[in-house]
Amino acid sequence: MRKSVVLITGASGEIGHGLIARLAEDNRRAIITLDLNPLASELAALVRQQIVGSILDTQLLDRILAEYEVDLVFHLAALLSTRCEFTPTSAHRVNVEGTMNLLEFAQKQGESHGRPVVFLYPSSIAAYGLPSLEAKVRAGRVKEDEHNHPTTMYGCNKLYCEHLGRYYARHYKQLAAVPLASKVDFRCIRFPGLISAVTIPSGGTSDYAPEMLHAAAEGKPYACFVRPDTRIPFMAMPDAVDALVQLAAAPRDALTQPVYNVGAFNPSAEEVRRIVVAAFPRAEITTEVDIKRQRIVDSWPQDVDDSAARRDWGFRPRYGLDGAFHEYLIPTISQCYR
Ligand code: AKB
Repeated sequence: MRKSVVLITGASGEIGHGLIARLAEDNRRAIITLDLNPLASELAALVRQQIVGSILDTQLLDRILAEYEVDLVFHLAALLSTRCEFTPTSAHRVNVEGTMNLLEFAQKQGESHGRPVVFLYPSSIAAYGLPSLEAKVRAGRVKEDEHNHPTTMYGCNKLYCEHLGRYYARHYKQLAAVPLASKVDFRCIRFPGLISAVTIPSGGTSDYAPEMLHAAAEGKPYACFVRPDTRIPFMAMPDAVDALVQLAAAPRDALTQPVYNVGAFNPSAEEVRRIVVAAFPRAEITTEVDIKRQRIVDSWPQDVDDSAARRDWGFRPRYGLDGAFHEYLIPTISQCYR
């Protein structure tokens, strides 16, 4: 008999960190992880098996298929937006081909054990592309199907994989004699920029907010690479983890769309700076605009309409701007850099 488990790819990244701890608390299913990098020892202790390897290694995925019965996949592995602009072909390989491998893996799992595999896919506000600052202001809170013209490789990868997920869930091999769709129960969240107190992002373009905070807590100077008036949505990491777990548990019938926006707060870079400086008065935060990265952030919406997530699966973030900083980020981060 194969062992029943949940699979997390990219598990040693920022979201994986919180997700492993959260799923282990629930203690409902054993966890296996797949990542190029080994897990931190405190996380490794919480999982049944950590597999150090690549989502591009289809033989490895076949071995996992032979050994484990997977009902739930959190496919977190990805290269982020800034990194993807330097290596678009690697970005495509990891973000698109890697996702395709995992969708195929989930399809085969579903075919072999006969139940749909719930497939959680974190997409991003990078799936949007606003052509100008005026258009960004005019657009306000964007809905899932608006302004889907991403300007980054990462955004294109995410948007396309949202469609691939929808294809696997609803139309997979639609000309086959025997129906094969519905084996993958694809559920996607478009996340805003995420801010964690315990990990620092790398390779993203929304990184200026978490970098500002972590540098200040560590007593290091920081030059913010976007203008003070730059505004995009953000969310505290515990709310992102909760959202994934909540959407995974939602009844299938309640879900009216494959892709959901989620939002929490949308401060300008200057508002983030002020909160950080008030908490760490010795912080040295300056501005050195990187015009090219600025252009990317300017193409992302200033806010998202997440009413579908609130209606269909009860999404409600715990932390607004004040709560995120004063109840979670600042108290936790102060412990980390003591
Ligand atoms: C990035 O900056 O690439 C990510 C994202 C917004 O998806 N944090």
